[in-house]
Amino acid sequence: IWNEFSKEESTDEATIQKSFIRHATKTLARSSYNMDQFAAYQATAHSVRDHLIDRWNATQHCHSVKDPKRVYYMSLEFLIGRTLDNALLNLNLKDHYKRAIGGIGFTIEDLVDEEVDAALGNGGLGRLAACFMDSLATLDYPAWGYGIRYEYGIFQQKLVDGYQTEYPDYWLTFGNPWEIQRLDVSYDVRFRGYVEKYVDVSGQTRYRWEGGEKVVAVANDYPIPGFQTKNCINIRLWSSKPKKEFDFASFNEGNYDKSVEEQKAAENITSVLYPNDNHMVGKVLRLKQQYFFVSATLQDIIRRFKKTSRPWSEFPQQVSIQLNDTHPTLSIVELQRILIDEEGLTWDEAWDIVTHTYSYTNHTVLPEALEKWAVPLISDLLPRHMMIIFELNLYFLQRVEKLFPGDRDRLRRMSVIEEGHPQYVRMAHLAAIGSHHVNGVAELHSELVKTTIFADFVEFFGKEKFVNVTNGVTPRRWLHQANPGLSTLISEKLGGTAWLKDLSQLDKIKAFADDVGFQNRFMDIKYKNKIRLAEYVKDVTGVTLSPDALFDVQCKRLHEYKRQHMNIFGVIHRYEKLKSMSKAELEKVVPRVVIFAGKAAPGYYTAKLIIKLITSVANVVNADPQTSEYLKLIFIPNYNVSVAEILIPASDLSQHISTAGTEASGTSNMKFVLNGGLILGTVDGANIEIGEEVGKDNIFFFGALTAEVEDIRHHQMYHNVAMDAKLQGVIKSIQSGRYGDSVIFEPLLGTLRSDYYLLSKDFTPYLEAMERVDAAFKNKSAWAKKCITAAASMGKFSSDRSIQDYAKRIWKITPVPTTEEF
Ligand code: 26M
Repeated sequence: IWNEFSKEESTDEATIQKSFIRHATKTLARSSYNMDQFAAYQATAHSVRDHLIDRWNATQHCHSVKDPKRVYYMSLEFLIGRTLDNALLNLNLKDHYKRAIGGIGFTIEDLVDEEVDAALGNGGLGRLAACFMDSLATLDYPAWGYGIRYEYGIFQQKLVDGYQTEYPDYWLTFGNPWEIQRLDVSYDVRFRGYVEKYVDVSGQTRYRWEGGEKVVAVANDYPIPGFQTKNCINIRLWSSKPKKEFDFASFNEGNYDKSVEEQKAAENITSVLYPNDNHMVGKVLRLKQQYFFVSATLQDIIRRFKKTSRPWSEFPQQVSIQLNDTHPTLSIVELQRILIDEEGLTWDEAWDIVTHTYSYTNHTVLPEALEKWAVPLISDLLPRHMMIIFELNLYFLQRVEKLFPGDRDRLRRMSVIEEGHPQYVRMAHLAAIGSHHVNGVAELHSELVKTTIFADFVEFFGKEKFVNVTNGVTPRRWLHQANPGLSTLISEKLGGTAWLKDLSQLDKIKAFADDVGFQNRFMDIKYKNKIRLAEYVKDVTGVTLSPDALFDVQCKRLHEYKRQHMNIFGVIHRYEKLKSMSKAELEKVVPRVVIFAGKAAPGYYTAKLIIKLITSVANVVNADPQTSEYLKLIFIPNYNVSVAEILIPASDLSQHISTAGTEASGTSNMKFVLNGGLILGTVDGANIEIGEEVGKDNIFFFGALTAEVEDIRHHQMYHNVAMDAKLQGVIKSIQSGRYGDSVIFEPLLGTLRSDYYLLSKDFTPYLEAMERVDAAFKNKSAWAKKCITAAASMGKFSSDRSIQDYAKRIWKITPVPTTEEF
């Protein structure tokens, strides 16, 4: 009976309609008389979910029978976005559903738009995790993602009087059809308590962690379907629940507050995502989130490992754990604790297992982003873990001392503990010591990792431990789904969709770069994407854009190192220049639409001021009839994955202009070029490798190189520099009051006096690069050729390639396809 009735449903129109109506009536308790568009989305989602679950079950069954080595991707963030369209495309069901849903009187595009984003991440790091899950599923790797089911995702950004204001992102209001709550998969997680020393039966001195507060972690599974494969993997997101539902003793004593308090404290742990990107905050609740996540995940991994009764020594042959930045680093300490305190292994046996299990990805070398936690905070929350950290640091420093006798300064630099009052735990040191590999996310960044934060560690461990895995993006979401027009054109030229699983095939599109007919079709697709974006912009801002203008986009988290202020200063410079031009001069100008989007961390004052400057300048520029044909300026509010899917395919030019050496990789740069846009960028992060692939004529580079930046900073030469003359002009323009009371911008302008991000140095080269862009855009055919050549050169930047790199060089895992019998 199971075999007969558990088969995946067929996908003909009538079956899909039946399934839709079954879910509408039985799952949602709706009738044909009260089906609105949102209910139709829900019914469709539930119907698609059935397909996901069938494949998920088959994949799990297959993996438990074959019991291969698995990889666990531990990340505090998964920035997934919407699921419906992505699932339909990956399962190859889009056309079937389009027809079936059309037959019921809805259009699939409308329903897709009803879905709210799953925004459980800040930016690049979280979105990378989501792309990696898509690739792991597509390439049939036995993989799990582990994370936290935040009830509030990254805040919603609205503009009030041009200022960013934050609103809670409660994304679960109307339920979530994509998650499967697993009340049967739950674990206790403990905090605080005390450590007891005792002597065991064999006379060994041992420790155990006693007492403390308990909460429960409950699993919520998020199926991730691969593209054109039966394989469907899982992201397991933990939510926290109180251990005891309700304290009746204190309730009966009339102490209602106390009994509810504990319950609330437990639920608080997974309540909200911290909205910081590339900046460390030392909040206890964040540390609680990290340990809660680490503890539940390890219990789950160990339970799975123990099912097959292998000895502990085989753990690293069965389990590979990747740490997405240092955020889950306590996992290293927790595994060591479990092995020595609970499983009775010796310290050395345990440490050998730990260090053959973990690997760690570094995503930044910015000092303010490196995680460090005050020792008293950890001691209080996790007393046994703090002991273990001190102990492993002691053994580590003894090994360092042996190799470099008497080098006190080296010991101080390399210690896991930063001395001071209070002492701090340096999480990056802990992660590096407990891992077999440490990787950066682009060539330059991986070199910087070796020469800056881990220079001493390279000397100690050898350089083989420190590797590069250049980031990538999934071409399924970021081309096939976001840009169906271009995807169809490429499939037509390459004779099928195989390129979507092997992006190196894109290379063959280069053959059409000179073909005028192809150029026209390519640019026509871009034009339609620009119309789609213009409609969206009209909708959310009221401003009308001409799709004939050059669309120039910078969308990313607001941060001084990313230099959105250099961009807006450039816009002011352009505007002033336009104002001074004669009619004849104006006629030669390339019309430009400059678009910004991105969120600032709520506590990041300067970043928020940059948003205010952008919106203030936009108000003036967009209302100026003298320049309106030549310049428009837009700040799109609430940038998220769904906005990116509209924005990226519509860009002619995108800006990736971080001070050289500061942006670890960037991943939107890859998405823009893949979608037929060009980059204006610094010689930084993955821009460099993109430049190598597309060729120097198809990317606009400018600005100081990393070595020069390092030199200037090393010699403190960024203080009180003579300001670039053109930049001075811009500052004067702001101070004239043209964009509103300039007093509010003084703190932002003040940052230039100590020009740590080298705006002054890079400003003139930046403007010159812009002139090269304008000149190039005038030649339509030459521009099209650049875009086609660049897009066709992006094979390297598929996250499939990144994942294969990790699988072969770091995780040592091989694909396990879910075959038909499962
Ligand atoms: C830390 C402590 C407390 C709260 C939050 C954080 C935190 C959260 C996210 C710190 C950093 C976070 O993300 C950093 C990030 O997104 N880095 C980006 O990673 C991308 C993927 O590798 C790179 O492409 C970007 O260059 C890099 O900035």
